[in-house]
Amino acid sequence: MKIIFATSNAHKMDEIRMILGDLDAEILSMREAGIETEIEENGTTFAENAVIKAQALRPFTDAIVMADDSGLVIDALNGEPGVYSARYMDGAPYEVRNRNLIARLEGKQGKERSARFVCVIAASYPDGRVITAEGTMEGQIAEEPAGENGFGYDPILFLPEYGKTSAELSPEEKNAISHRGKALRAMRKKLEKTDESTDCQ
Ligand code: ITT
Repeated sequence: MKIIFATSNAHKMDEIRMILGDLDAEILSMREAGIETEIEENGTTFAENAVIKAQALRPFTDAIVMADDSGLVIDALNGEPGVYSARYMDGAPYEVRNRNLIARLEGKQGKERSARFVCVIAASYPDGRVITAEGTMEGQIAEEPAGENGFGYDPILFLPEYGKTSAELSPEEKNAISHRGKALRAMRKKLEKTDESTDCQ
């Protein structure tokens, strides 16, 4: 089985490879597959954008195409930055974005700082079928950024159960509990089921 991921985000790709490490499949980024195309992410939900990205590579390959659309959802900010996480503050450095989000929550405490990472994985099959799977990682926006691991908003998502931010987890720890880990493992189960039903036909 060959799976091409419609992503240009190298951090996501590293995590995806680790999470799906023991899947019996060749996993390639679109760049590794030699596919170059601009994808316009104009959906309003994670699921819509994940499907848009997966379908965008359909004309270029007969492999299964997968895409990851993800982001940080902060309840007190009506879900911001949400589907605009990658584009928030016009792509300013993450230190600046993370400080800005902390400042916007000034005066809020404990559960008023609730937030989560959300990830939807879409898979597009050559026969036109498209399936999606979702995962979330619940936490609270930290009072201060902390940790050097991971990427993006990891230093400001504090995980009360672990007493650490997502950036203070090792890659293995993060993948075991993350939105991306959960979504990819759910997708994997769906893939296995789809394979079985295809075999029966
Ligand atoms: P592709 O569309 O090419 O996959 P992207 O980075 O533009 O890459 P998204 O549109 O899905 O991807 O935006 C995801 C953003 O959400 C990402 O750039 C980070 O800012 C944030 N994000 C998602 N998962 C994260 C994680 O595990 N840790 C920290 N930030 C994350």
